[in-house]
Amino acid sequence: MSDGCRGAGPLPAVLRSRLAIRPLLRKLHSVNTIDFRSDTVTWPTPAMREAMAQAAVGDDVYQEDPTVNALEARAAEMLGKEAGLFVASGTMGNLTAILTHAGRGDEAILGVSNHTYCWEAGGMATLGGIVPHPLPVDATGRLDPAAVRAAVRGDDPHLPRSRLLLLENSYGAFNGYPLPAEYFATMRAAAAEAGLRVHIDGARFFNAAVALGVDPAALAADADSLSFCLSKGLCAPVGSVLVGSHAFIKSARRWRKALGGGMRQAGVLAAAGLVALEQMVDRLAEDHRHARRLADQIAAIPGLRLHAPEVRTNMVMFELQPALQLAPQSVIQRLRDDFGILLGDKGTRGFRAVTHYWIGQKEIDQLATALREIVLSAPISA
Ligand code: TLP
Repeated sequence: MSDGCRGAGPLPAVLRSRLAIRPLLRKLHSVNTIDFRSDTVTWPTPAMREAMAQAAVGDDVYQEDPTVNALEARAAEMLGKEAGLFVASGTMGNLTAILTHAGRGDEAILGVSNHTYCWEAGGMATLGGIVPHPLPVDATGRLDPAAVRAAVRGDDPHLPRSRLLLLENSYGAFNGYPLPAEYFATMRAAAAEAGLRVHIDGARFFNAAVALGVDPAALAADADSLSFCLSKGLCAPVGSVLVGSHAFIKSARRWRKALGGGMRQAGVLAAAGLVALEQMVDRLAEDHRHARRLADQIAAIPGLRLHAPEVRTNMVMFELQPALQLAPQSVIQRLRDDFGILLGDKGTRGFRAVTHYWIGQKEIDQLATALREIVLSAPISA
């Protein structure tokens, strides 16, 4: 964060954990920018800061941190799995899972725009010797089960061994689309025929469950493992949790250590994660409402086009119409310099706006107004 929280000291009781006091908190913490780049920019809530200060801790490499143990158990319970493992980030959760499921010379089948393929520094190949096998996805992020079956390698010494199917929910590259349980059942069946393990990158898994109105455990039922982030819409400052069977997590714990992720008094972080799971899951619906409000306003601005009209979670992707003589970077720059709003780019002419706890209706309307002003003042080519 360029303009993040500056540690304003203990908060008065009246300021704790009430949605209505967010604008005041923004002021107290000298937060002047409105940051739509990602939900990763969220600061911890007052309740999280308090829980962190009070957290009971121990050495987590010895599995003696009671707060980490409580977080792992709670996460596993919510997702209907036997055990959990607290990791530093979504990337570490996915990589730990991939290294646990597959080995050198194995292959992971995945969507060509999956985060694990595009945005995780090629960790599975560079650190694990695991070959990614990307397949096309449809406009919601779904793989074709027939294509998955066809991609599975035969038993031939020329070929890598197909071992793993990597899925994602919500699907980040397409508006954070929430994929339903039926899709995962279909994928599970295709994977099972070929003896593939299934891992879900659930960085925003709770966004998907809330948008679909389903029990997270039911949505996760067809995965062998799943990693979800505490540090995105759930607002915790750091961390993800990987869940799976007891045997899987035992082995993953060793991989986490090898990756340098064995933390010590990590309970101070896990405490915020527990607050995230208890207080912030249902609230995600508010971010989804805000994203839809923003999408409706963007759709009404001549010169802008939504990537997909269906906005179901907390992301809105949109682009400049080709006739508009305006460079996306200049839009981003004007938003920042003239309006104090940060927005992410997406592709060559596109943008991504992500809603989160620190973005309210007022900030949504501010972005829409600023975009309208910038776009309407740009020349249009004949
Ligand atoms: N995504 C970030 C950036 O890396 C793009 C973002 O701002 O959206 N899976 C998915 C689907 C993700 O979107 C992300 C983060 C991760 C995994 C990785 O999580 P972290 O950043 O905690 O390593």
